[in-house]
Amino acid sequence: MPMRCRFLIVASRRTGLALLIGAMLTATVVVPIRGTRLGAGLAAIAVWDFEADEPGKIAKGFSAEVGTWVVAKDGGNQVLFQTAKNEDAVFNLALVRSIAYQDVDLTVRLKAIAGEVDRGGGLVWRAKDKHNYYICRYNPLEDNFRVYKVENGKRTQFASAKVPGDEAWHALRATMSGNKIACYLDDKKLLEVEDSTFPGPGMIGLWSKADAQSYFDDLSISK
Ligand SMILES: [Ca+2]
Repeated sequence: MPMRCRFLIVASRRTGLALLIGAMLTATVVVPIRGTRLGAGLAAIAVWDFEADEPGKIAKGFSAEVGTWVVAKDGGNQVLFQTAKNEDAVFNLALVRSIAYQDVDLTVRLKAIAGEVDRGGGLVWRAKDKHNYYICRYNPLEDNFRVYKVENGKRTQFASAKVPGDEAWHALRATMSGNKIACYLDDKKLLEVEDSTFPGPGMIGLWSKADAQSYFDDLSISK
């Protein structure tokens, strides 16, 4: 059955019920359909693979806050593609407006397609609006992986790791529990920081900067 967005929870009825109740306490809308597991110990609450979305349009459930976000075909796979070529100071942002989480475990696959000023992109969480959120991002032009906050539109860097830059697919993961943030690139934990700027629940999303045109796929949120 084609679904524009697949929402998933673990198969166990007992654990699934607990997860669903927990999700309902913190999320505005979560529609679980069937069980799955994402790696060891991770129970997916929602996964977006864009396979049932209409190419050329924004994916269902996403809001293009800044930039141009469209579903595109990468061979036989569908992705969400940031296509705008904005100026250097612009942060492109697509948010999932229907859910709000405080503690998160987010993953996404990212492939940098183009960009002269900037390249790559990343994950956003605890977003209050398009001007206030946490972000971790991979930049293959600068060969680094970084975590920041954007507060009232101003970006502040917390930590940076040197990584090889290329245009292959990479897996980004960001977790936040309380005030503790950890960010992973290709399953390696590279960044750990603490911050209390945004303590409450917020939206999740995808991000790139300036003219960074990038593919995003398999966004997931787990608890
Ligand atoms: Ca896909």
